[in-house]
Amino acid sequence: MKYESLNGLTGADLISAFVEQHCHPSVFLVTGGACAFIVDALGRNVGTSYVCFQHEQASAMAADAVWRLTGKLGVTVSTSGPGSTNLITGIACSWFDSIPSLHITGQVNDEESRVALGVKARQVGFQETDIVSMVTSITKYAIQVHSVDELADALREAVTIAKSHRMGPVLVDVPMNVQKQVVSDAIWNRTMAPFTSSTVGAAIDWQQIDLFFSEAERPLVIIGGGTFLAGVTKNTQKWCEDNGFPYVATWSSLPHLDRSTSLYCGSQGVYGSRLANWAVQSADRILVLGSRLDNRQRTGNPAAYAPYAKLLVLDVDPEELAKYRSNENYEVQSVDLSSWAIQISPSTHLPKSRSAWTDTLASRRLDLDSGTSASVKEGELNPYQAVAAFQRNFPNNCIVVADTGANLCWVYQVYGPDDSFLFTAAGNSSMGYSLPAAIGAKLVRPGSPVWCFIGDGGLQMNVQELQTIVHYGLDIVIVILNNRGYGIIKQFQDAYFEGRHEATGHGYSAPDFGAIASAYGISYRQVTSLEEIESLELPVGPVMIDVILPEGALITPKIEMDRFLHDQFPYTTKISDLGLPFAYPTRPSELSGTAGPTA
Ligand SMILES: Cc1ncc(C[n+]2csc(CCOP(=O)(O)OP(=O)(O)O)c2C)c(N)n1
Ligand SMILES: [Mg+2]
Repeated sequence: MKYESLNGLTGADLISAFVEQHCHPSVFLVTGGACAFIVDALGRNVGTSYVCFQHEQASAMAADAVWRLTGKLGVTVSTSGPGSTNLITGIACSWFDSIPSLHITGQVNDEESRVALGVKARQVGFQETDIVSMVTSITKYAIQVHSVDELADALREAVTIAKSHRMGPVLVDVPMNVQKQVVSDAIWNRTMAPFTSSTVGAAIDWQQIDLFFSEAERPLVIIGGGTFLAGVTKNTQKWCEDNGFPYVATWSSLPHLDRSTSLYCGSQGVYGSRLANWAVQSADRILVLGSRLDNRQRTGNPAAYAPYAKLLVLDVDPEELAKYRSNENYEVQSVDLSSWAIQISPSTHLPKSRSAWTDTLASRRLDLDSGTSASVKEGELNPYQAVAAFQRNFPNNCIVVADTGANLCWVYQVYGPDDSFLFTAAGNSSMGYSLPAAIGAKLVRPGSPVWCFIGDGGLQMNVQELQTIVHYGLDIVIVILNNRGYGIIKQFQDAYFEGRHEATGHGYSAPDFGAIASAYGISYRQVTSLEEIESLELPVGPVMIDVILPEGALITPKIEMDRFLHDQFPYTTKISDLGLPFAYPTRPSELSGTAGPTA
């Protein structure tokens, strides 16, 4: 915004002008008394706009989606007290996936606050809540400011920290008196002056990588979501291709890779592909690029993950690498992967018997990766086939958001080659994320088709946002993978609690989604067969597609408790027939750690 004069501009105006310049200018919010000045400033500034959500959790989840699609910071504004605490689950989604986002919370006037008065009363001002200490463990920076002078520094600091090194959310808590305080020209100019809003970390040590692979017989690269955050997924893939390294994905990198090449083995993990997991368990050297290797990757027993391989893990966060401190199989490098862009194809020693290894993987691809099929009865709709049918009909440049639970697994497990952009809240995996994230996506990418996949349970966690969709006329396609239960937990209960469906079947129910859609004024289609999906014609505008699935539809393949990564349910192949190059015991719990290669 061009201000004719800086005279009389306030802290609230400063926030709005700063957001316009350094963040995505569309701010997501639910208003309230303690943030009303900021909302008013956003409304008066022609360079910013705001979108009203029905719940602050949803606004934070939508803001999380903004960076994933635009590379600009998503911003929320909320009121103090319940408004700010409602943000927490959404902020946590950004925190665990290292997504930068800026959250501005209104706070009670300093003179009526426990902080300013220096007392330990629970609350002095109405709706006063110490949001800063509540979010300290899920933000990179959280601060309460007490003057526009402090606000100026806090905004610049917050944005720089959010976008530097391992990125993440930040929060600035602004008391009402600061929102109203008039800003001097000097402070205004200092806030708005150009600055380097992110910094780059240490460069990659290629020598270590070279040495690491020099003796490899069966090298493998794991391309993690950190490569996407660093903007180098394509570069790392090209490097693998140029050097002939087979590679596997994680769910955070999968959508950003070209998945049609012969060196790509699929995604690893508990719900990963059999080929990728076989490759991990058979490799002797694994280079890990920007993956946390959490328990969805390595299973609940990290010692059973590639126990005979050496691993070299590259990550921007030294704290992530500290996890491997006592494991002699792991070497680490704390580096900024964005430097991969600078040195794209260094002369890495090619591993000795690379071609024999890639030939083996190619032959394994056929018998291990013959697709997924849930155990459904004749005539029932198979969720994998349903998702694949939708996927075949995705329009070009489609944005797809997946939720959590079995529906998330079904979407990611059949995610084949196409040009759509898929994401989910991978680390926090909060039920209901995909609906507001789809809204955020549609708002910042209005020209792209947006599809939201969600379970019947997940939709009920953020169902109120259907009104946001209607209000702003967002033509989002909402696909409910409706098994009328908490499917993923039921499968867990079948394995460990003799099928007692406590709080997943008993005590849980789903509403008539057709009636819900009609109450909100959203078009509704119910489908019960593959043919209906294939012949579906979508109306213009938002639409809800209710896919009626068998209640017992399973996630397959999947690793169960005390099983190796190469031993996924359903147990279709005997371990002895898998041709693994290492002698694995039957169960991870028997692992002594000293067994060597079989041949
Ligand atoms: C906010 C939140 N609460 C609880 C959970 C635990 N949880 C994970 S999946 C799931 C069931 C999801 O049910 P639904 O959305 O219907 O998905 P389905 O597994 O049936 O596909 C639950 C309760 C969670 N991930 N997030
Ligand atoms: Mg369900």
